[in-house]
Amino acid sequence: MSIFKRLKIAIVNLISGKSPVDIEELENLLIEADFGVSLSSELASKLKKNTDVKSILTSEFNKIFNGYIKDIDTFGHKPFVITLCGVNGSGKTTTVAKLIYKFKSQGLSVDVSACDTFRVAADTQLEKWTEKLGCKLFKGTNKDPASVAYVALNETESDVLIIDTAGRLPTNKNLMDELQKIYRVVKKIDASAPHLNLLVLDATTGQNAIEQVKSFGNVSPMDGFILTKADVGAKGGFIVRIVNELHIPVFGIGTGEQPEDFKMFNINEFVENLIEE
Ligand SMILES: Nc1nc2c(ncn2[C@@H]2O[C@H](COP(=O)(O)OP(=O)(O)OP(=O)(O)O)[C@@H](O)[C@H]2O)c(=O)[nH]1
Ligand SMILES: [Mg+2]
Repeated sequence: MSIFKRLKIAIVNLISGKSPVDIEELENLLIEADFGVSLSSELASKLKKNTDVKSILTSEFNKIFNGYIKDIDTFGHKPFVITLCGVNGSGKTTTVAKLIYKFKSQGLSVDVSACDTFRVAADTQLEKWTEKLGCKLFKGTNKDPASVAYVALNETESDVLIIDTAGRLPTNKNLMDELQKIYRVVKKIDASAPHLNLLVLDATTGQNAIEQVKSFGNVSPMDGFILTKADVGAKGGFIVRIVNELHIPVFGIGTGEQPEDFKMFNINEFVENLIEE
């Protein structure tokens, strides 16, 4: 049985008073669901004193997320430059499609820079989305990714430029240096860019997410993160932990593989998901 399923059962039991709930067990389940040790013990001790679990969790999360749930806005910059980074397969390219869709539905024009230049499949994947959603793609198979970003930012006439990067592990120094170069080159053209540097995190990642935020943040400060695969992610407690410990905002969650499957993080829904039977 999944951690979340067990967590739900424990919480439902606590709410209904059906069976005595072991608070220590609840705390362990929260830890296993990636809420982190200190937050789990804090939440469990609050839950011990009060049986209205839903309102306790909602009010605790409201405190933690206060000011840290953000919508993506271009704040009047043109071009508004967004960089997406993250580990392999976290959902960056799919998120590009979601952001194009979002901006286009606000009447903004969007260009994309394909900075995953070493995999032919990466270009094909982005091409599919940019053609479908009607925007220009700057690409350069086998070229230095930073040079593709440079040309894209120099030439774009659109309201928004989204820079998709290749998946990489923070432990790979060469690939992290390559990412650093993309930021450096972008800054040469516009010192204020990227205006939004986002880490794309897979909901099934678990505790490692904290390390990812720190490591990618060392290359260029993270303005926030996007959680993908919230529709399949069994875990997700780490979102609370990231915001609580690292104080960076969540700029949206991916709920499927299509461009429209993107929305703002919602505390009530998150709590509902935790406690529903
Ligand atoms: N169910 C679901 N699947 C998703 C979501 N986001 C991405 N995916 C799927 O996850 C897989 C990887 O997504 P990509 O967007 O290619 O990930 P990436 O980070 O660009 O991958 P690399 O460029 O290889 O590092 C694809 O099969 C996507 O369709 C989501 O929110 N929900
Ligand atoms: Mg990709």
